[in-house]
Amino acid sequence: MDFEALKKYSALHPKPAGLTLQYGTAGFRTRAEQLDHIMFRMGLLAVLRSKALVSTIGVMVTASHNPEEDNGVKLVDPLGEMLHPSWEEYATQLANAEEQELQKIITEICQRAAVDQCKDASVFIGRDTRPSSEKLSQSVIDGISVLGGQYHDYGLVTTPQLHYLVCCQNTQGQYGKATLEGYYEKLSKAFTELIKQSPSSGDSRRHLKIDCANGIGALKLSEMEPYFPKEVLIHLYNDGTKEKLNHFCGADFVKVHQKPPRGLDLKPNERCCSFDGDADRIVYYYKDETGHFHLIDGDKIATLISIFLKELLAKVGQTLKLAVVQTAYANGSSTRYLEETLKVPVHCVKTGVKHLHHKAQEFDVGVYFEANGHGTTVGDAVSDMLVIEAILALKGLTVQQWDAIYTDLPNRLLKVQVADRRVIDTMDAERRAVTPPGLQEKIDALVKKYKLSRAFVRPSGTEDVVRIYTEADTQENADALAHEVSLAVYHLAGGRGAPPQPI
Ligand code: NG1
Ligand code: ZN
Repeated sequence: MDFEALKKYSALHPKPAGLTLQYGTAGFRTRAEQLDHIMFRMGLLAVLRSKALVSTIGVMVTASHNPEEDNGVKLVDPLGEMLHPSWEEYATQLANAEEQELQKIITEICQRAAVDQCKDASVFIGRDTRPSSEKLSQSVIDGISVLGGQYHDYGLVTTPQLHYLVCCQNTQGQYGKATLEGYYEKLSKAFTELIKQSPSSGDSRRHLKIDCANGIGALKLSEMEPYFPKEVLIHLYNDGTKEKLNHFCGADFVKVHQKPPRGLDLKPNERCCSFDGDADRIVYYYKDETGHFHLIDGDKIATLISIFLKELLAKVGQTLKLAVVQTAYANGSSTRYLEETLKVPVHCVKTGVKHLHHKAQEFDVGVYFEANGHGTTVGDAVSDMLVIEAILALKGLTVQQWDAIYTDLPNRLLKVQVADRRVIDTMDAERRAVTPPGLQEKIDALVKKYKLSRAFVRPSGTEDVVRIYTEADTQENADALAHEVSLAVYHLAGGRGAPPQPI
């Protein structure tokens, strides 16, 4: 390794003094101006990972649903999976090393992870549409180049597209062609085959309005449109030409605020969906005749897919093991429906698709979704949308009928600023807080005051906040409980700024 070059180039990507970042739920994420050194160093790490596994590794520059001013980076493992947890620690060490320590840390990683430095390294790079992403991906390239790695910069792609490209490359094309054309062809071919069998095919066109969060989804759906079968007509909104990324729109906004995005004119009973900023999440929704908004989140998507797969397995007389994996954010009604009505086993794991993916692999057929609409392989809003559209067509279901499978318990998701979110430690798939002392006891006491209630708190892995989730028999009660729990967090976990106000 050319450590002189490393020294020279790392000085061009200096680490801001005193900045410490963790490889979190979805890689590194913070304000874009603090990330240049992280990008350079993740370029270095991608080369080491590629040499260690003698495979192509992906680096995606995105901050997903976060505000446009943020950015982030995550590594993609050879089969298109999230970076293996054993390397997250190396990522964090490399990210936080002082410049003069870089050489030592790299040598240590090479020893601990048995990296054969003589091997070639190959890295695929992708980025979202944020104004900061292009320059940051150049810093990734600097890091790759300084360690002598080869790279292919795919430029603007959705996160799932980069995962796909990496997987194709490492399976020598078995999974598909490692091009965007290959991705469009593979998905639309599967979709066309599936929808062909639907009773209504041919006589009616399916309209779907899509809120693209002013992000990459708009660009890529436009590219894909010519590949779609004629039965499907998509209408794109929030395509990024007028407004800011994720601003009052996108899957996260719709899920958290439980209301339609700005920029999409919602007519009664029309089926609509929202992507997030890097197109790995999707939620559906519609407005009924009385103007009431109905959210169809990741839990209901998982339920629809599970119903379909269960019927399919029964039809072919297979006894394969089907299971659903959820997180603590899953609506209690969904878990109940899956277990008691559909009789499908449900497992709860920690937040983050990497945890869900890992658990799902234990079953013959594993369906997994986070309530926010992040699911399947690594989460792909496009393929999820296609499978949903196909199932609805095959089963002849309207969006209202899908929604009526079960009724969500009223719920509320809040966030509270604290001085250091790491003071909260959790157990039992994040459903109970172990520290700070007294917090869980307080939450338990508050939950007892309401019917059908549940509450938990956990530090976010993507934002500098503590998240609070509650459920109860009515929206007023879910809101009141959320407010009381947020006050408890504020007082017991070092709240910052003004105390939380009632909702
Ligand atoms: P954090 O910030 O750790 O809660 C959020 C989502 C996760 C996951 C990641 C990555 C919620 C409550 N949390 O993580 O589910 O999707 O972002 O995008 O929605
Ligand atoms: Zn995302």
